[in-house]
Amino acid sequence: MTTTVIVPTFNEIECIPHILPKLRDLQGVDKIIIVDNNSKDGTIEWCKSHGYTIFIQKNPGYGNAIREAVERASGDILIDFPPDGSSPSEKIPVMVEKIEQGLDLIIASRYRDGAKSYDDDTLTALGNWCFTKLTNFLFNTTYTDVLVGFRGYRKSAYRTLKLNEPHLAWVIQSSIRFATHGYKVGEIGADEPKRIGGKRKMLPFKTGLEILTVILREFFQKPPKS
Ligand SMILES: Nc1nc2c(ncn2[C@@H]2O[C@H](COP(=O)(O)OP(=O)(O)OP(=O)(O)O)[C@@H](O)[C@H]2O)c(=O)[nH]1
Ligand SMILES: [Mg+2]
Repeated sequence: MTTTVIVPTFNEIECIPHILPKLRDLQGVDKIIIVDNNSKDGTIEWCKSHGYTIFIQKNPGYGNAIREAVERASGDILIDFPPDGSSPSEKIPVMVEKIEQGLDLIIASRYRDGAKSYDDDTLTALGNWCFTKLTNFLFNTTYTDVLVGFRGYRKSAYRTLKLNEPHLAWVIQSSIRFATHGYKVGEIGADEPKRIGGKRKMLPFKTGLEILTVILREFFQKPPKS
């Protein structure tokens, strides 16, 4: 099986020079695709001048970025990798192994096996906890972290889910649909270091409302036929 790492960027010039070279050095990563939301801070120029494959997404938003990148990804295994310094890339080989052993979705949980988030504030910690509990209650799952972007999945399984959330709520739709479609989901513990620089794009209240809407909609609507 081959692995493509998908890297969504939106004005991350302060982070990527520290992060992307480590990713390129990892064993078992066959391809890295960077998908960018029209960054104006030099992210695109830096990536091009350092030989990375980068394209500009057609429609804005995190979910749209991932969906468009999947269409270009050749790997059987896909890893979504936010490059803001909060995703420990050394976990990727273990995530790949878990999928090769049979999982369809592997989440790098910030709250499992002693892992810890150093990037959370009170609001994001509470939001993550509440949305994870609510998801487990409504969908009979046992997740510890439904919202982290750093995750891996089997492309063939992903394609049947028809994920369509345009923004950051893409992650909750992914966590729910992999489980409700009967796929094997799992987690490994992975610390979340603090963001290296740049600015958070996530607006907690807007994103929180979107996440809640998606959870309720997925619960009350029948899953689309695959
Ligand atoms: N291509 C693309 N990338 C995005 C978009 N929105 C966010 N990102 C990237 O996705 C990653 C995670 O987004 P953030 O907004 O930083 O969310 P977050 O990780 O919850 O926020 P922090 O806690 O501040 O790191 C970052 O690397 C962003 O640059 C988008 O619309 N398109
Ligand atoms: Mg982050």
